[in-house]
Amino acid sequence: MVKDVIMDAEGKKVFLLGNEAIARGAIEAGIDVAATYPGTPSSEIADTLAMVCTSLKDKMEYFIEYSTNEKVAFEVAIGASLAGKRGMAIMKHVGVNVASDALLSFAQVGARGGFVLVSADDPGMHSSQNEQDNRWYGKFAMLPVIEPSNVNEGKEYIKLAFKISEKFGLPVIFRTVTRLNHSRGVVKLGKIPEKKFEKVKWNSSIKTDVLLPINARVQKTVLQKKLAKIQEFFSKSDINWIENGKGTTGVIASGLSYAYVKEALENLSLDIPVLKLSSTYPIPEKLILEFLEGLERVTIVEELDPFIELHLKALTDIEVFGKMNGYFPVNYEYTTHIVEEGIAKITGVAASRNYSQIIERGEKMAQLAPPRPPVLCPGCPHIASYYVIKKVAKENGTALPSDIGCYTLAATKPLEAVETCICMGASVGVANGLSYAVDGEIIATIGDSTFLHAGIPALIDAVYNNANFVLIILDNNTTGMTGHQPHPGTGLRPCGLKGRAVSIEDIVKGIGVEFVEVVNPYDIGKMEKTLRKALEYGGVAVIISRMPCSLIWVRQRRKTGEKVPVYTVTDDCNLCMECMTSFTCPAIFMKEDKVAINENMCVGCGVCSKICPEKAIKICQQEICWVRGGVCNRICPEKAIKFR
Ligand SMILES: Cc1ncc(C[n+]2csc(CCOP(=O)(O)OP(=O)(O)O)c2C)c(N)n1
Repeated sequence: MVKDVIMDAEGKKVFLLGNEAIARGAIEAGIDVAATYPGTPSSEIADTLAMVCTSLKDKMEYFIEYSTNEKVAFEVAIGASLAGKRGMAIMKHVGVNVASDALLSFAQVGARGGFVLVSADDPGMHSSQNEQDNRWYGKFAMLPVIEPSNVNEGKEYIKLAFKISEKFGLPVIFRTVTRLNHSRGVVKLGKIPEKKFEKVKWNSSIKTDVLLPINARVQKTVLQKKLAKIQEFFSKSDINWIENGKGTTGVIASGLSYAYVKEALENLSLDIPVLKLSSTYPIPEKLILEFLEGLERVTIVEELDPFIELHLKALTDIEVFGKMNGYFPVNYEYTTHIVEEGIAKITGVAASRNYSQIIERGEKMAQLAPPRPPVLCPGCPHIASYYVIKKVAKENGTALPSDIGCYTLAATKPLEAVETCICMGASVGVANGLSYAVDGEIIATIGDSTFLHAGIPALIDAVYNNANFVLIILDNNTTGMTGHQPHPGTGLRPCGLKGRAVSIEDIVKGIGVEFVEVVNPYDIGKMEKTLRKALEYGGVAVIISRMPCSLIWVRQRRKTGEKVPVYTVTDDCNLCMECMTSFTCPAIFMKEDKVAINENMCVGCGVCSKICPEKAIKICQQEICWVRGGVCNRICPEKAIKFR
């Protein structure tokens, strides 16, 4: 819990979310500047730092910002490090792709104040557009990679990462996986350092910091030397260790996979040698060779790519069991049972349970549960926007490139108005390409946060190259998908700091787009008229579809005591099903043979009443409790208040 993250009680054990533990580690390390662009599974690290900074301010001061994108976040942390402060950049795995230009060059510059890049990988793609193993970035950029294997290590190794960064003058990559970020574990609290944030005098170092070829050539060899020293260091570091055991088959496990290995070996009652690795690049060769002495075969357990496996094959000719010879799957997240079955096969012992039977039983049980596909929320303004887009596009076979955000869910039935989703900002670039290739209309959609993140350069490209498409910026005034983080368009900043909202329409106009209109998507009629006008315009036309995220909108109204109207379906309904099959709101459902609205879910947007051909959906005149939390029911001593 957040209150435990700021608890000043050295030695006390608390139960923290992996991401809270990482945030606490940064606090114990005396972080100076943290910068992020949100993305699951990393988001709660920065969100926690943002939540607690005001409470911690009198004891320990630091800055945290939600940057425009990951490259900017990375560069902000570079600035702090070059000034001698501890800087941290936090992002999900694909965010590192965005930051990689800065990453690969900064490796050659080197860190001054400690620099840690948290890369939260997502094996199994629980909430990501792809699966990638960011340990390769360590090898690619020639930077050390640290991987914690449990929640407590998540906290402890962040502190170590800062120390290593300062000791060797290099940024450190801290690689986590979803299962660690989002699981809870016992954490032993350390000391929160007392520190005021003091600004420093700038000391330039042109020979290292200006990567002109003449300097970069020198810096590349400096980097290689630093890496060789780190390799020595990792061979002796206590984050890696050998556990002795019986037999001539050993296991090397990296990061969280070590936890799976321990559980699997216990299930199998196997006592075999284990090497736990939490520094996966550069590979601690001396330690590995020491471990392999006396062994005939070794099993590698790691998520996701055969990273250690490949390095090991280059290092020795011992028999290796891993992903490359089919003992472990190449894709997706590991589980204890996957690891147990792999080790059982290699060692020739029987698995502790019949896992295929258990899985089969689980799959059968899952079929009994009602399906819960991800859907847009009741009253979500994106539903209204896409209802209109679909209606207009259906007539013409229009191309509908889109992007990443809550709105990507409009790819599903019945809206089916999102036809591409590749990476942040790609909707606009793809629309440019389609504009060359496709004979017909193009309506691209992008969220406000995504537009500011990566949509702007592509829009400049569109204006420059005389593209012809309509771009709808779905402006719900938040980064909805990742948990309502602020972005430059909101003007909000954490820690009580003042921000200045950046106007999306000013940006669009500044780029040179001449057709720019702002519409409230709840006004379905106006939205449709504007879209048709934009399509006729011929050229780059931008519509900003602006209405706050319905979750925030409803919360705000409740907070201020404003009544939230609830809609109901009257007897005029002739079951045409427009509201069920073309529009889609989770609050609308079938009750017996009638269409009904769940009053606890309805946020009062009224869009359903506007699209109903029979005008059969009206504001409910009955007095309905607008708080709808059932609190009165719980506090009534007589239990006299009941749900209708
Ligand atoms: C490079 C990258 N960074 C972060 C993410 C995580 N992410 C997915 S969608 C999204 C932004 C969503 O905000 P917005 O565009 O405003 O749409 P909304 O969800 O509010 O509708 C983010 C940050 C990602 N997928 N890729």
